[in-house]
Amino acid sequence: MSTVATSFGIEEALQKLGIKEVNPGTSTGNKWFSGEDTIASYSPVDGKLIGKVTVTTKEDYEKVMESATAAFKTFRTIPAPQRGEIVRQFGNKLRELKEPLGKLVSYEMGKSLQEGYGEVQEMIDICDFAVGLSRQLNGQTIPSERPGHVMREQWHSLGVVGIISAFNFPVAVWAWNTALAWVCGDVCVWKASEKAPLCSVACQNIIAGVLKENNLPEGISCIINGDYKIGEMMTNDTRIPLISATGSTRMGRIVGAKVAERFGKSLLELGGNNAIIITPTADLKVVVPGAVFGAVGTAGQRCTSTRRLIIHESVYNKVRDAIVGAYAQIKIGNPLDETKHVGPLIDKDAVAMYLNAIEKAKAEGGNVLIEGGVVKGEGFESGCYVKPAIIEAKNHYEIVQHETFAPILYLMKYSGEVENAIDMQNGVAQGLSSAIMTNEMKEAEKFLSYSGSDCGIANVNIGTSGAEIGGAFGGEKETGGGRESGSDAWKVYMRRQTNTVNYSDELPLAQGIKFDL
Ligand code: UN1
Repeated sequence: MSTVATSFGIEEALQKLGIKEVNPGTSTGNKWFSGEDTIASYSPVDGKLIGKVTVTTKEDYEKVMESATAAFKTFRTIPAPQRGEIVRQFGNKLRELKEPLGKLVSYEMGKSLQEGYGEVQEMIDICDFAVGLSRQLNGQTIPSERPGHVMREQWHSLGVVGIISAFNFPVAVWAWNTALAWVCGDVCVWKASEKAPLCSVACQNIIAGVLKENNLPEGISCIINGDYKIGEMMTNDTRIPLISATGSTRMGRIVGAKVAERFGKSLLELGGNNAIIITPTADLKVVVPGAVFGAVGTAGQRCTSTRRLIIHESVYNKVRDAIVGAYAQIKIGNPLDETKHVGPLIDKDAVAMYLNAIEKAKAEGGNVLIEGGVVKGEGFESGCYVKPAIIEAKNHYEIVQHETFAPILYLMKYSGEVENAIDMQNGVAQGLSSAIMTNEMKEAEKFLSYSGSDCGIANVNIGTSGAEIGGAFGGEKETGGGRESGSDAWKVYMRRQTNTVNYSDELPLAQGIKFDL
């Protein structure tokens, strides 16, 4: 164990979460399967090996799928509020384990400890949400056009839900999916990111205990581990009616096409290119923390991270100086140290992409206001720490149109009316999150109207990241169109059925059709 791990209590956290040096990466609940190949999980915090996870073999994948399909048949017969009770117990276990799990998230993924805890809090919150939902999976009755007939719409459990998650929210995104899927009567197979596999082992240990205490069968919660080939087994598998995938647009394009080819459903939550519009009446007290947290929080590795500031020319210099000034206060360092704001990027590949993006922005004519670069020296040996950069750029630059998962913020000007800023905000291929800072009611309403932001999330006087679980989360265009978490996102985890019942003694046909025999 490294000094960092020892001094920040990681060792103890790993022990509480049941993480060993080598962990089986395949599980159907309380049964675990080991393959020969392993994925080594190195911490971007200090570059040290945290532990290994075995890769799922084809044979073990089959065992998982057999177990999951069998479990579904039992699980769907359990009344939804009782399934909610399982989720309630899971949420309580997460409350008990918030500290160690938050620490593991921070150490394995590199986000600040506060954000690690915040991520576990999102899991707890979605459990609470799902428990309430377990008594509200309501259908509806619909008036029939025929006498003596009634129409209904009801929601049935769907089956095995395949979850593919990204490294940046290594536990919360799984929980958004599973908590809802379980109350809906589905069972889940989760392929975690190979960049944060230990988080999947920890979560599986937690839920496995709850399932055992409730005498539930194997297969309700399964994990598999490995690279994209393991994901492909799921996307091609007709036994999985729904694939929920979070990650890059590149990945989503492949997954979406494969799943559609076999008429499966997919829920895609892909890249964002999120902007904040800063209008003349914007309050700097709100703008600065909103923009800075949005851009540098999670080291710019949220799909909701703020990538672009679209600032009215009349306030441009003032806003620019305030943001640049705030960047001078940012402390980069070990994310487990609560005085630090920005931790490392996930790995050296991410560092290379960050450096490359800065070079591209410069080559396209960008004016660097805060020079980025790799942080070197004591405490930064992992080579994954980078400085948040600010570049004045134009919206049409190829690199600005592209999502770079790193703390690079592009500043650009708009002139005239808010519509011009909205056009710029919408002028990218992605459509996840967006925000406007204004005290003008008309500007705010225009931004939220049908001709306003084209994103799945549109905020007024808050930043682009940090959405609450109660709303549907996801976005349009290349973000993939999926919605998960709150509102009525649960419907994607169920199948809709329309029923018409005739309680008359006649058989009138719909549309007034006569068919006399
Ligand atoms: C993600 O980056 O994939 O809104 C999810 C947010 C978080 C979730 C981000 N609640 O920033």
